[in-house]
Amino acid sequence: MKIENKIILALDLMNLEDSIKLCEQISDKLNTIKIGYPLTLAEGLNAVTTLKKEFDFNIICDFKVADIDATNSKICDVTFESGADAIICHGFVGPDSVQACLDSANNHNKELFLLTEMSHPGARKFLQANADEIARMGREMGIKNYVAPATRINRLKEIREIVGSEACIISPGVGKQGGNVRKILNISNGAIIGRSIYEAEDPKKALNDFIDLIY
Ligand code: NUP
Repeated sequence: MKIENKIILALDLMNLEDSIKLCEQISDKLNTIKIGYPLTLAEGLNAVTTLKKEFDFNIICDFKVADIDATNSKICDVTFESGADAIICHGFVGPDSVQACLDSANNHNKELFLLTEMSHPGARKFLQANADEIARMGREMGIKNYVAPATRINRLKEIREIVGSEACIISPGVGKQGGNVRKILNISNGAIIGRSIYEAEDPKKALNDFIDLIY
């Protein structure tokens, strides 16, 4: 997946109309957006289908898939069939659950991102202790794409070492959560940015300011 300007917009607005308006403002600078539960639960998977059709972005569905294998397959299948180009799954559920997501992605000729350590403070409590193992599992399974935190640069480096230089890592936690876009892009292939753009008075300017920091 080629991420234009190395920025992925986290489109966590609560309705499709506002989402389309925002996408119209930024579509000349970005080609990749991430859609999660906020917009999809508010508007349905139709939000994915509509945005794909209107803008032809790369769409990453952030559904943090974390169920048994049979259910994961269904979640991934319906997501890819709606027009998503990629889906994010959790790793803590283990290899059978993750394999089901990978199989679905491969069957649809789409991409899977494996979430390792999360970016928020609470991730230290349970997830951090197992994040390296999750990354190692992903590598052993042949997974090429990962999500790792922009908020902990040392952890990001450690995860990069495990998954290897060829892997694609995208990182949430820039801006509102405190991560520095410039620093993380020495390690990550893309920065996921939400509120710092869509809550800004002028989202286009906010995005351009991030791009100026990168280049
Ligand atoms: O570890 C993670 N942290 C995180 O913030 C994994 C995620 N998928 N996210 C998502 O990234 C979060 O749900 C939101 O959609 C986005 C970050 O948004 P913001 O903090 O820039 O507003």
